[in-house]
Amino acid sequence: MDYIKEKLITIGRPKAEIVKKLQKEHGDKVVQEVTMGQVLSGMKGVVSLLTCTSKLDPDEGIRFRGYSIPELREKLPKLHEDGEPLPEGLFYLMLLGELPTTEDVNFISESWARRAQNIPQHAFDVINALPKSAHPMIQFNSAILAMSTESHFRRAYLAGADKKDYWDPMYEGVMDLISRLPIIAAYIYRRVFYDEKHIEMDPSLDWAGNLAHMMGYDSEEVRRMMRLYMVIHADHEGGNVSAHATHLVGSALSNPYYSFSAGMNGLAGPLHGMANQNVMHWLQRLMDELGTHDPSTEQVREYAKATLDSGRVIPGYGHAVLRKTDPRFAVQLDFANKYLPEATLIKLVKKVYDVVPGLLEETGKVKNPWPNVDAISGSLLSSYGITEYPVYTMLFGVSRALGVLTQLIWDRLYGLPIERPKSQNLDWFKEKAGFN
Ligand code: NMX
Ligand code: MLT
Repeated sequence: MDYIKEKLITIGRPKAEIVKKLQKEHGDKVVQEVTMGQVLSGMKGVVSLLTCTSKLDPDEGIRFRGYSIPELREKLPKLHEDGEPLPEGLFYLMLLGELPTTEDVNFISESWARRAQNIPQHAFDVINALPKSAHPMIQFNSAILAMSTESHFRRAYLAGADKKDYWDPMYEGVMDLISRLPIIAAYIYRRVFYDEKHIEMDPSLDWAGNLAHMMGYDSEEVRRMMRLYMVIHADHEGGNVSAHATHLVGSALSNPYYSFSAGMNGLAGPLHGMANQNVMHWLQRLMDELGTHDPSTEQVREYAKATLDSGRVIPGYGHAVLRKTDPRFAVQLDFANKYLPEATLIKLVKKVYDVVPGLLEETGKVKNPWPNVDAISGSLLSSYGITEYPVYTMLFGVSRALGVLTQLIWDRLYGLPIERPKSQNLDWFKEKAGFN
C-alpha cells in the first residue's frame, strides 16, 4: 500500500466512525427549516450534503480545506519561485486535509505519469468513431465512459469486497482516471483542431504542464497559466451541478468513471461549465457587431442591455451562492494584469466588468450581479493562443476531476448510503400553501 493510502485510511477511519455516530446517535437532530421557496428554486441553501474537500462562503468565495485561493498560491509547492501552485498539491490537500511537501507533490506527479501510460486503445477508438464536429464535451465524456472497462471498483465489487474497503479500489480508479484526463483532453484538442497531429506526453513534466505540452504549448508562460487554471476550477463545494451529480451517481456505488461522467454531463450545461465558452461567443459577437475590438463603455452597455432585453442571460455573471465578485475571477484578472496587461480581450473583459453589474442590479431580480470564474477564463486562454472556445469547458472538466473525485473517495470512506430525497406532486405543494 502506498504511503498516501496509508495516511488516508489512518485519517479516514476515525472520521467514518464519527459519521456513523452522528447518524446513529444524533439522527433526529433538526439541521434546518426548509421553505417552499428553497425547494422550488433549486434547493438553494438547503444543507443536504456532506463534503470535506472545500467550502463556499457567499462573500469570501471558495476555501479548499480551509485555504483561500491567495493562501494556496502562497503555500502550495511550485516548480518555480514566481510560478503557480501545482494541482498535484491541491489534490493532496483536498484528499488528506494537510498541506503537502514538495516530496508529496512529486510522488503524486510521478504516480499520475506512470498510471497515465495504460489508457485502453478503445477509449481513443470511441473518440475517433465520433465526428470531429461533435462537441469536445461529447468526445471527452464518451472516452471517460469507455475507460470504465478498467474500473478497479467494479471488479472489487463483483469479487465481493467488504463495504468498509470500497474506498481502496475507488482511490485506485480515481488516481487512474485523473492521470489520464490530460491525455484524453489533449488528444481531442489535437484531433479536432490540429489535424490529428498528436503529441506524446512527457513523463518528466507535471500534470498541468503535460496537458499544455500535449496540446502543443511548450512555453513556461502557458504552463504557468494552465497550472493556475487547473487549481482554481478544481472544486466549489458539494452542491454545484458537476459535484452534486458525481456524488449522486456515486451513491448508487457506480464506479468513478460512471460517476464523473454524470458530473461532466452537468458541466456541459450553459448555466454551469459551458458558460466559459458562451462568454467568448458573447464577446466575439459584440466585437463583430460593433466592428471593433475596442468598443466604448457606452457601446458595451448597449450591447449588454440588448442581451437582457431579449430575455437572455449575460454569461459569466451571477451565481447561485456567491454574492460578491468570484475570487477565481479576481485571481485571473490579477494574473492577466501582471502578465498580459495589453491583451485586447482582457481590456474588453474589464469594460464588461465596469458596466454589467450595474445593469444586472437594475433588473431588480438578479441576486448576484458580479462576475464568476467564467467571465474571464476563456479570455485568458485565448490571450495565450488557445483560441478554440469549444475546448474551454473540457479544460474546466479536467480540473474539476480533482475535487469531485477526491470527494468520491471520501464518500466511500464515510460509507455514505444511496441518496434518495423525497419528491411531491403539485397538489401537495398547493395544499401546503393553503390553496383551494
Ligand atoms: N444575466 C441575466 N439574468 C440573470 C443572470 C445573468 N447573468 N443571472 C441571473 N439572472 C436572472 C435569472 O435568470 C433569474 O431570472 P428569472 O427570475 O426571470 O428566471 C433571476 O435573475 C434570479 O436568478 P438568481 O437567483 O440570481 O440566479 P440563479 O441562482 O437562479 O442562477 C446562475 C445562477 C449562475 C445560473 C445565473 O446567474 C446565470 O444564469 N448566469 C449566467 C450563466 C453563467 O455564467 N453560469 C456560470 C456559473 C458558474 N459556473 O461555472 O458554473
Ligand atoms: C462551480 O464552480 O461549480 C460554479 O461556480 C457553480 C457553483 O458553484 O454552483
